[in-house]
Amino acid sequence: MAGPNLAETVVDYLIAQNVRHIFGVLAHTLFPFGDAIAKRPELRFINAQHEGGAGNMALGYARATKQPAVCLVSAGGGATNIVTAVAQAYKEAVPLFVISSDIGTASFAKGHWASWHGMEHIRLFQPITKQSARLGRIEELGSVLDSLFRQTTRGRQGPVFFCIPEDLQETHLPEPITFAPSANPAAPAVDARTVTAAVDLLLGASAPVLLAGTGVDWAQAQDEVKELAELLSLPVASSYTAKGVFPENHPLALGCLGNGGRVYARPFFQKADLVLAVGTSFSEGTTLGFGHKTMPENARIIHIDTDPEQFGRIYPAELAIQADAKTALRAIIDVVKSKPAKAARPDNGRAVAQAKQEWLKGIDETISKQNLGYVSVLRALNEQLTGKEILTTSGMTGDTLRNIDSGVPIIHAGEFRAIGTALATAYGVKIGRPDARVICVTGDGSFMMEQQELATARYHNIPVLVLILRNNAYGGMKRDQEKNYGGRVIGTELFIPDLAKLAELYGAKGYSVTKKEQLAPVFKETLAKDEFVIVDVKLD
Ligand SMILES: Cc1ncc(C[n+]2csc(CCOP(=O)(O)OP(=O)(O)O)c2C)c(N)n1
Ligand SMILES: [Mg+2]
Repeated sequence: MAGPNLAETVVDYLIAQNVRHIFGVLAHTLFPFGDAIAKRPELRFINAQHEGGAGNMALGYARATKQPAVCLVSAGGGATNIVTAVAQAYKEAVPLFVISSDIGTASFAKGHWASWHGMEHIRLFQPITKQSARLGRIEELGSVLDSLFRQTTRGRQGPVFFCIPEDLQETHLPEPITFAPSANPAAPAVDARTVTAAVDLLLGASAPVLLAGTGVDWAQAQDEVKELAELLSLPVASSYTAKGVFPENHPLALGCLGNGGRVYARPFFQKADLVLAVGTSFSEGTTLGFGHKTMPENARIIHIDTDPEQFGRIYPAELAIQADAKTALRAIIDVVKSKPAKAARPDNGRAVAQAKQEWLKGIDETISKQNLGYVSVLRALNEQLTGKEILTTSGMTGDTLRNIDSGVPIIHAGEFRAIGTALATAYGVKIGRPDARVICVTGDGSFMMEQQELATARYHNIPVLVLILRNNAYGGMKRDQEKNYGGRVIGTELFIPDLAKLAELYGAKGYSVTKKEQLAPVFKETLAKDEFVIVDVKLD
């Protein structure tokens, strides 16, 4: 038959939606998809060594490009291997479109588990996706595909799962499908009275502060946050997940609030009488347990979010604005600017600078006592950064990045906190943003969970800088075992091979760092060139 088959139709559809990369692992049950992709030179298939790696690449790619990322996995083990990444996408509201094969339709009647690879895919993915669907008949494709793909970015973003039986993939459609262009609706304007109310609250407050979450990044509202902060001299903190969304070398920047934050952020929040919270969910980490350790007890809150489910979930909002961060902030800025007498604000920049200096003094003292501790390594890296590099990280290593002044958002597992993710995430970021120097900062335990993905960087030529903080352990966990369990340690000590040698085997440049004096020259050298590099730092 001359017309396209189902897999070709899906691939054409994805290309029409601007998809240029698909992350996955191939299998016989996906061959029609593989072949459809092979025929389209504008599409690049990035095969990972493990579906978890494909999922993490997709997460990084979506965060870096602000587009839904597409994954292709096979029925059974292929699908179960991507579950962690999909769960993370659901929790962290990242748009992923996951296509999986399923057993052939002729086997449906024998039950989900009867055939090779057979399992209940939909029941597994339902709780961790916005929608999960299996294609029953080819005639349903036209109504299902577009609606599923758009689910990823409608309302609260997130993953969807589309399961396609292997025999249907190469079935030819009775006639080609034309998908009606169903553009995402434009962000609605914010009601003028709501904007006025927000401005009145902001100008009437004596000590307002701004808390920026990942919603600012997704809406690309960084300029608006900066403009409003500067207009009103607002100290700005970010959530842990959004670290760097407000450039951390800005005079009004407090870094992250709460977990992974700097000690001086909290006092600014504690004495605030108004919090302008933009695109944040007031997570356990940011609030240090949902109480009033970081969030001030009696302050009013203006909460801007696209997702109305977020309003009042953790703290009651004086004013809730359901809107895209960029649209809402722009409207607020315009009204603030039109006020003849903008409230005269004390220059908070000076107070922030002073608090930061105090904090840095303490860090200097710590560094003077260390050879290679987290702080001295990350401070040395910080000194070489231009503010444009994009960092990825995972697990508790993310908390130690408080010593980095990031100029752009750091990309990591957020409040899902999965380890074994930073390396593949870095690849996704690099593929989405080839202009950026991408640096993966990972613990050795986290790295060992995904080290097979070094092959992916080599095969697909993805030049990233991998900085591994080695302590031959799940260090934070080992420390806490020793402290709380009479010095008994179990399951937290690791064998880690020579990573500079491992780097060479994968065609990367390998560096071993054992002395503080090596840090600056090694970082200078490895940041200068866009190469695939592994730096193995042996911590004290
Ligand atoms: C997928 C996953 N498994 C287990 C954990 C629990 N966990 C949190 S931190 C950690 C160890 C991290 O070790 P490493 O990356 O070496 O960092 P270090 O603490 O040594 O700095 C583990 C196992 C997790 N967060 N994610
Ligand atoms: Mg470790």
